Amino acid sequence: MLENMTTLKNNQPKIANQNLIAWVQEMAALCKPTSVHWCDGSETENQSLCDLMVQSGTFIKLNEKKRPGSYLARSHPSDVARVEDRTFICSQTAAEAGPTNNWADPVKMKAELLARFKGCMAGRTMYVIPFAMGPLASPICKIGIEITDSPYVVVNMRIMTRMGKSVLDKLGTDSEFIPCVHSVGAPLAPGQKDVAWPCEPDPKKKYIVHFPDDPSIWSYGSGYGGNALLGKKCLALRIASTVAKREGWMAEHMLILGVESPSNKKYYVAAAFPSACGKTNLAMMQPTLPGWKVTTLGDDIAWIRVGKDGQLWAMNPETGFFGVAPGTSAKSNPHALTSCAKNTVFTNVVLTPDNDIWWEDMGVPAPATGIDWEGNPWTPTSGKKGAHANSRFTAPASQCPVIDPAWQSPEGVPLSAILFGGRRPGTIPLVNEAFDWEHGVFMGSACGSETTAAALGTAGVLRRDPFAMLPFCGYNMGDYFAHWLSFAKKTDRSKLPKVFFVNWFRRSAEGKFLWPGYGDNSRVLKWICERVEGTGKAQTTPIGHIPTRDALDLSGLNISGDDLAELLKVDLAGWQTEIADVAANYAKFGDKLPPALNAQLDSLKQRIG
Ligand code: SAT
Ligand code: MN
Repeated sequence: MLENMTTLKNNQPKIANQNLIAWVQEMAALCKPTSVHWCDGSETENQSLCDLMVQSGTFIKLNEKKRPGSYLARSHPSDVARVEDRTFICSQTAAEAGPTNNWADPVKMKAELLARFKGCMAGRTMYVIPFAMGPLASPICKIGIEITDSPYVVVNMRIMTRMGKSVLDKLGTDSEFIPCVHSVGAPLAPGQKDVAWPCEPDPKKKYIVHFPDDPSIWSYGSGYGGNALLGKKCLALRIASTVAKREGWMAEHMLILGVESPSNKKYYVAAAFPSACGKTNLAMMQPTLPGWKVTTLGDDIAWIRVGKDGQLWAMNPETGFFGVAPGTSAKSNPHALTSCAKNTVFTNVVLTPDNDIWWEDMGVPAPATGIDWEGNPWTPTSGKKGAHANSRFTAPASQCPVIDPAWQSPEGVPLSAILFGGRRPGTIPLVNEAFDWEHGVFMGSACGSETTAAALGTAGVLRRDPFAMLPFCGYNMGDYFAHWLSFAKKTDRSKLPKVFFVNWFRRSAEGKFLWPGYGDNSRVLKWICERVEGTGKAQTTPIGHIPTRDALDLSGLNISGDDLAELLKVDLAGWQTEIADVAANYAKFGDKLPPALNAQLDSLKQRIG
């Protein structure tokens, strides 16, 4: 493999930023790579890295006619999702990281990391990736430099971020950057043959570490998704949340969409759901309601700040989608399928005999035979899934057929509504509007969801996931709640978006989903827009404003009166359990819990009786 690297060797461009040069030299001295490659983000560079990975076995080139410019990668079976128990926040004190994060002493952790990183890139190329989160002209754009020994990371970062020469130019002589160090943790001895997916298989030797005070990020041992594409969860959420707190804005685990009514009125909505709960599907939804249009601005992360007009403006710092593959179909998300029709990296899905890809619930027949995500022969009757539950596509946002014209606007878009949600089989109604901002913040803080395959661990158990930020908030979540509350003072309340809690996943006693979801969620979006306009009909209940039975546009939908009643029901017994569970979660935060949220919980208790 190294023989093929000659064209890439030590190609340092003219760099004006001395801090950057010094840091890269320091990292090269520590990690001891064979060569250093500065990424320019060009098409030529991308192609040579893809070719290199085809030769090394990391990539399989897919059928150029069916899936132009696309590749399949299969990870090591131990390296398939985020590793939350190996994710650390190394603030000065444990109190700053708070009860929901793994804290580690920054000095001790740095020493531990230096030992791990010493010589860790032996036999490999060290890639230097200049990247920006947010449009380069945005007032809150952040520049990172990721150093990695994984060409897979380079190719994915090129899809997910603005990457290469333009970023170096913006950095100039003395702009700041966030150093992000990544290694798969698999040095090669002289003559040692490489494997298709190098990583550190021992979970205890993986590290995803954040130093919010530097700020800097160090990631070791994993090549997968949020563990390795450091612009995403590490920078744009964990580190950005701490920067945002300081600078007075918010970094959130939210999709951003535009919704346009038949009378051409446009609204922008941001929505927070935990990983693998349908953010990508909602962001690209094809409304079943005639005349309504949804456009996509982002499917995972929103950076939100108070605009000059006092409204909250949201911007997507990414440029691609790292979407969950299984379940993505013409029914659930046709626009995601189009987005990944070309120039896409697929990870851990099935390879078909004609060199295309397939996954469970793709809505097309399974191939009679194929190769599963572990590289083994597979048939639909193998008795196991062919694609991993957390298999992914990395696709350019620009390929989304309903990408919003403003998706790269440096200012972002003004929000009319914020939604919170999760997977909840019971208790939580289809949609519920907060009484005011504080009640909305309470709703966000009380989010819970069944766990999914996006993180290693058991899927399907209810966990509290405030604001869908449990794995992503880089500081004490009690302070984070206070930060959210503070927006009522940062601007005129009437300019703040309305807040809603939604739940597409409520089930009947027999376990069947009560709501069809997907494109039919446009019916809920329509009611939300009507509430923004002040026209939507609602009943005031102890938990919030819920649509009256006739308020939702159900035209053309076959739903029984009983199911609708169940979807909009306030289940008092269920809410008592819910309140007790939220109270238990609140107790973790001790005196960091803002009194306003305790007050919200108390009044809810009283209203429920
Ligand atoms: O963190 S990942 O980017 O791997 C996916 C997710 O959990 O949302
Ligand atoms: Mn996510």
